Amino acid sequence: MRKISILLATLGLVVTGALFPVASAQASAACDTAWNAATPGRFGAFEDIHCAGVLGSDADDDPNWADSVGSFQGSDNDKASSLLHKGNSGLAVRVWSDANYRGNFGCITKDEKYVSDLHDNYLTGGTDKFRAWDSISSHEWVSEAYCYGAFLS
Ligand SMILES: [Ca+2]
Ligand SMILES: [Ca+2]
Ligand SMILES: [Ca+2]
Repeated sequence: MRKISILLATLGLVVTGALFPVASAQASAACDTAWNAATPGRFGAFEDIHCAGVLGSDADDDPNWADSVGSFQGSDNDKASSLLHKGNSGLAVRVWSDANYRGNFGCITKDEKYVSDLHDNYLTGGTDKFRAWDSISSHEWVSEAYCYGAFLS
């Protein structure tokens, strides 16, 4: 009888695990695939949700997604609807609603790996909050302390 109880308990754990798969990180099979394929050390942004429609990727900072230099240019501005983080350094990527690291900000951490739908998020860093989708205009790598609790998920 005791053996059966243990067996049932084990089965219970398996079922529970299947019902609640990594609820914290908005699991997305498409973003998992994109993350696995991404070059290590890079941050990436996508025009659509679920890591579809690559806008660009960057191992460095880009202070202006609307200009004609760097990894993000011109029409990339105010387009991102999902993000990917495959950094190695442990730094977070802080994204801003305006160019030159101004406006409102939010961060994606290394542990988060990706944000599959920015429509669920706001850039809460700064004096107010601003929508996270179709608004990003600059990004930079910073230690998590400089995110001041404004984390995207
Ligand atoms: Ca740029
Ligand atoms: Ca978009
Ligand atoms: Ca913007």
